Amino acid sequence: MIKKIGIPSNNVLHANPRFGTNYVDYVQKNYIDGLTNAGALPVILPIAQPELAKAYVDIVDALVFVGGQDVSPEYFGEEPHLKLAEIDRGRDAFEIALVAEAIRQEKPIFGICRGLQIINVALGGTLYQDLPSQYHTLTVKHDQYPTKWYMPTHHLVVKSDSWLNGVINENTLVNSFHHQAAKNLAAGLTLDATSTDGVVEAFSDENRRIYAVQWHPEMLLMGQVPEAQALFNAFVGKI
Ligand SMILES: [Mn+2]
Repeated sequence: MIKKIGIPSNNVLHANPRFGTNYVDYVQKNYIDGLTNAGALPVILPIAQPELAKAYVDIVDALVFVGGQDVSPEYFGEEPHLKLAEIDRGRDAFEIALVAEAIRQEKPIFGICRGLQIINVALGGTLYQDLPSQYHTLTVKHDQYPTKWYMPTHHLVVKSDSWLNGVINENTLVNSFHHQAAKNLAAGLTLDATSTDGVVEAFSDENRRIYAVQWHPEMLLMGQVPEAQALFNAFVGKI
C-alpha cells in the first residue's frame, strides 16, 4: 500500500490580486516532489480548526510539517520580541493539534524548517524568536538571501548515532533560510545536528518516530544535492 503523507498547508494571509481574495492555502511543489520521488502519496491538509486534527490524522499514515511564518511566542510563554516577523495563530494552533494527534495515533512526523520549530513548541520546547539578536555566539549566516534557495551554503556537525548518518555526512552542505531556531529542546527529543556555531539544525525521537531538520531539503532537490532526496527517502522508510 502506498503511504499517504499529510502536508498541512501554508496560506496567503494577505489580499493577493492573482487570486482576488485572501486566505489561499498552498504547498510548494518541491515538497510534493520529494515525497512522490520517495514512493509516497502526498495529501495536502488545508488549515482548519484544531478540532479537526483527529479526522485529518485518521486518513494519513504520516505527516510532514513545512516552512513558513514565525511561530507565535504565545505558544511557548513569551511576549513578542521586537523583531518577531509575521505570525499566523490559526496555522500554529492547527499544526500543534496535528502534532499531538499524530503522536497519539503513533504516526511518524517529519518537520522541515518551521516544521522543526512547531514540533519543538508543540512538545513544550522554546524558540529564539529572532535568531540574529538573541543567539549571542552566532557566526554563521542562517538566512542566505539573496543566494538562491537551492544553493547549499553552510556545514553541519552531525551527532554520531543519528538517523542522519548514512543520509548525510560531515561534508554535506545545507541551505539556510530561517529567522527563528529551536532554543530549549522539548523533553524526549535528541539533538542530531547543529551548524558549526551550535544552532540546532536537526532533532529526532526514534521512539515516537519524530524527525526534523532546520534546512530545506525540498529546495535542494533543484540544486543537484543527492542527500536532499535521500532525506525524504529515509523518512518514508520510517513509516
Ligand atoms: Mn541554518
